[in-house]
Amino acid sequence: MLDFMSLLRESASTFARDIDHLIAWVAILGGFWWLIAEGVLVWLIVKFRHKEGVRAQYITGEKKEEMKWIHWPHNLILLCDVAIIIMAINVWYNVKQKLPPADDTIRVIGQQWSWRFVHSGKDGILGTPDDVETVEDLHVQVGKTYHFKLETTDVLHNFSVPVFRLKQDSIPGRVITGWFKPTMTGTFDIQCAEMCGIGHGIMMGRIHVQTPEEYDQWLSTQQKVAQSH
Ligand SMILES: [Cu+2]
Repeated sequence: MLDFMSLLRESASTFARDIDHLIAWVAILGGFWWLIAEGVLVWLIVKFRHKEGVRAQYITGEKKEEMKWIHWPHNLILLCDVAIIIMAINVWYNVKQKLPPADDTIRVIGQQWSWRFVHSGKDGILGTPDDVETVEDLHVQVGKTYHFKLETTDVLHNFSVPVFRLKQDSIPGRVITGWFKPTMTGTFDIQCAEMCGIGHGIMMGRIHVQTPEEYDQWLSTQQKVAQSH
């Protein structure tokens, strides 16, 4: 359902479609009532326009048969609101509250004005000598669930991967855990989505979603470089 969304924007994480669908439902339900309201307004303007010899009437809206024209649309719109709230809580819970078990964990560090990443290396454990640290380039494997530990060394930043529909503020003094699971290989943008100073606009990075073979190859090149220093 609603897969015309895929024509509009590329998506590359397991929860991206859920977020797209939620936004589509808000647009559809909001748009539906907006069209009806505007249609009725235009119709009333035309129907009750100035006519020679007809005096304007003042309607207080207190009679029962007048009030139903307010109550019924009002109740139906509330019903749509409840539907949107239920869908939103459901998506929020899956994206932000639930933490599926991780295949690997990365550290993401925002600083004025670049992104720093720590990959766990061959042993899959952070904080060991084989960790691989990079600036502006994050490498992950397709189809694996990642936890990220998001930090900042200075001010507020926001780790945003548009193609994943992922956005998370980083807050000074806190380590924030989140997750994602890439579904498609490729190189995608990482942005900072929180005003963080004069260099905010150039605080870009790239996420490389790779096959396990490509990832292993990248990892061994990194470790060879590290050993040669
Ligand atoms: Cu920023």
